[in-house]
Amino acid sequence: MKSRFTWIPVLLLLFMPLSGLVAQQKLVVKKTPFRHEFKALPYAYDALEKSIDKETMEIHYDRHHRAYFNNFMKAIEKTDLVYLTFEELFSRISQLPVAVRNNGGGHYNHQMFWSVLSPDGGGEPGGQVAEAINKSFDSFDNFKQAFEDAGATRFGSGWAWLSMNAQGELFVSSTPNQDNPLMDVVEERGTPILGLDVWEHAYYLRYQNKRTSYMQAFWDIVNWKEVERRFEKAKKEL
Ligand code: MN3
Repeated sequence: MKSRFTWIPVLLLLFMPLSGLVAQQKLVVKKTPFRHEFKALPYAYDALEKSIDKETMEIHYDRHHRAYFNNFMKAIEKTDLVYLTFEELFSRISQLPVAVRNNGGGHYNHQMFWSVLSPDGGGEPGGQVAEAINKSFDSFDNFKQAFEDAGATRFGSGWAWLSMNAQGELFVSSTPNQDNPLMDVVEERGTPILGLDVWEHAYYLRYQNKRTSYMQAFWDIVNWKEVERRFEKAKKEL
């Protein structure tokens, strides 16, 4: 004789996938996609002319950076990656598609690069950044040399960085392609507070093969106020 209890496993089987679906929907409803933006340049294309020419700025921002942004959005759309911040994405980048690494890195790196440049830039940093630089490099000149060396010895395309490590100390490094110090693939991880693009597209029109001349001219447009702001933010988030 058939017991009515034989229906219980059948009912369970029917309900389990349904309850899973409900849980998943709730998870999605709770989260808000991270808002990635292609921000306007904070100055005119010709504003940095003393160090970077107008045409380079136009091509670099409006074609190279825009392409990274568009391809990054394409790479994450329709995936759960849209919910992650840059920090969350980069901390597990070794497990993600290479298009996310290249284009997500490309977007983040250029956005940070534009922000640390200014027509009113140059000179020397002040406040806590100056102290931290002196602590790690003994002097501002030694830091500049270490940073230029990092950029000059990067074979092919990449970036030079000044970053804060987990102990709150500053260090200089360089990464290939569009990698950055937030990624779990780099040797020394940290939060970048200053970055310099040393891809040829960043300097070739004016400086041709003279990467060192471009790096030296970079110091005249560094927005130390923004670097200080990034330093303080990184320190708070340690
Ligand atoms: Mn670039």
